[in-house]
Amino acid sequence: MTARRRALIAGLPALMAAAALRPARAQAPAPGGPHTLPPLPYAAGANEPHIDAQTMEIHHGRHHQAYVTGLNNALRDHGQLAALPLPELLARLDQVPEAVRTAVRNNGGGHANHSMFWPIMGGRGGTPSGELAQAIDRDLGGMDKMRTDFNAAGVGRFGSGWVFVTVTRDGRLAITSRPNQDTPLMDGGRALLGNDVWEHAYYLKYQNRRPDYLAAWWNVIDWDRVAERYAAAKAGTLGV
Ligand code: MN3
Repeated sequence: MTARRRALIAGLPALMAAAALRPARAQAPAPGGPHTLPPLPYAAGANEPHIDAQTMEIHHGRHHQAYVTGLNNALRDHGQLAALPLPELLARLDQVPEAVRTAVRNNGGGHANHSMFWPIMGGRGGTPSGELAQAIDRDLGGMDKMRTDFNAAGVGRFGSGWVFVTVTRDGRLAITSRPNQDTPLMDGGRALLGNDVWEHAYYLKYQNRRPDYLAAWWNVIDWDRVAERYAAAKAGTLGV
């Protein structure tokens, strides 16, 4: 056994204890492994006409499932890491053995991002209210500017990746994007919401027209779910 691996194993009980001491999450639970595919919280056609049912079925049932399977496979021989809740695992990628670190990053990130993604859709768009609306006005210049800047970040992400609105524990918002399946969780942060700009998210309906997909996506946001995520972030209970 290498010194690095001994150090990793020695440090794990503290990580596990810290995870166990956290209060039960009010929503967006993040149980440890083995990781499982969360069901779509609505029918595959619920986001029509903006996102077609076939894209939803393939995206959820095949792409997301592949990340879950890949993550469990990567963690198969690393039982203590496999038991960590996903946010804790992704915030400590530097402690994951190098042999499986890239697989955990890509598949764990993919599992986290998509687990956030499905529940914030299935809505009717529109605008949020209350505290969340005030935070958008204060930190992102209002709804119109938020959408414009968010869509620009999504268009500007070369290749595959995600665009996010991040939220801090004190409720501050910011727009950012990440390549591949990277997530703000990897920096110990949290995503309030995010959109997937991999071609698999939109190609069947929009082909190469990523800007059209980004613009249409706001029509399916469920702002009640996003407001729940905002409250959970401020309470320190937001999982993925
Ligand atoms: Mn995807």
